[in-house]
Amino acid sequence: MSSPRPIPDPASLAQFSRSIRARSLNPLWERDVSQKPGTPCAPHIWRWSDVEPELLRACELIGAKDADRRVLMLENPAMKGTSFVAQTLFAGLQIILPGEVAAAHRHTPNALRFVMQGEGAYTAVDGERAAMKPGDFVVTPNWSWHDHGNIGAQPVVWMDGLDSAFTKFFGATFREDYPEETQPLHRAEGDSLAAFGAALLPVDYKPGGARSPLLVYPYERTREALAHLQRSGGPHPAHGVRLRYANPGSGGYPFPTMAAFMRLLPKGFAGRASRSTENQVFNVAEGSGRVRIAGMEFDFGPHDIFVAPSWCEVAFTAHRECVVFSYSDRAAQEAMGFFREAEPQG
Ligand code: 1HN
Repeated sequence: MSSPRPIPDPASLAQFSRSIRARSLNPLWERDVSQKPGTPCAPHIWRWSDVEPELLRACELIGAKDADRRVLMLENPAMKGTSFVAQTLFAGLQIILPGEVAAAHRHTPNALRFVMQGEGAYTAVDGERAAMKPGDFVVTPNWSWHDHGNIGAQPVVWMDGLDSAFTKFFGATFREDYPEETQPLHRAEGDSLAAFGAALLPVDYKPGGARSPLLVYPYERTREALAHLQRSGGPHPAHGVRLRYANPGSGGYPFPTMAAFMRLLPKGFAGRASRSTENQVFNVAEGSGRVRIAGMEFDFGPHDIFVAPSWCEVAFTAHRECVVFSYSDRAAQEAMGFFREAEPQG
């Protein structure tokens, strides 16, 4: 046993405190070191009825040439000035009018698109073009050239999800414009789906990268898979019938950072609460219901978007059969060993 330490005199402590602070040193023992989950992000819903008129107004005021991308960012109201929807994620709503082109560029953040409304738009990623239809999940891996266009007759809206909070955090955000407005295409439309979208792989394909080689995950197939699984297995008590979008080369997530999911909640579903360390953004493809996030109740309908921050309890109720897309930072959390989930009882 060490002998009791004499109580230091206040003048010595004050002198010590000034001395260390002048050297950019701070005492850990004076800091709140209760290590707890959670973030400054608040649960929030963006309702389509509020958002759609603003997107259409943006089309009147902002031409395709005035904006690199005509995107309204979904900024978390508790994180003003950050541009982020959650501590780790970006979310935006992009609208592209018939005849418009969003010029080719590339950047270090990974991007996903979830198509919400309209037909006739395409995205081109690394030399392959893909038509975008409502409900499709589209992958734009880090540093791949991408441009979009609308060759149809209707405005097209999709949600952009990016992991730009990660590149910002690491100081690793880079971006480059392609010298032309659009990139040359060197693969036929549908190539990546044919090569990677049927539980078959090109023989010489070497899985290894954390990026999905599949460009589009068509809604038709997702919807069909959900309907089958609903008939055969029934819903999970908290998550309903839930599928994860996979990198067909590895079975892992489509990005090293972001995971994406689609769930079906049968009509009348009253889900148990669950919580996880995921920061999650939800986008309602079909149906209506109610979600409780950290005690806040939000009624939702088609195209509404809501955010559930890390370690908040989330519980769903479905008034009609619902199909809900979500993406999260779970891929990164699992890779780093931080991911946890729990289903609180009662
Ligand atoms: C971006 O490049 C796109 O390519 C959309 O469509 C949203 C948000 C932040 C940074 C880059 C796109 C974006 C973005």
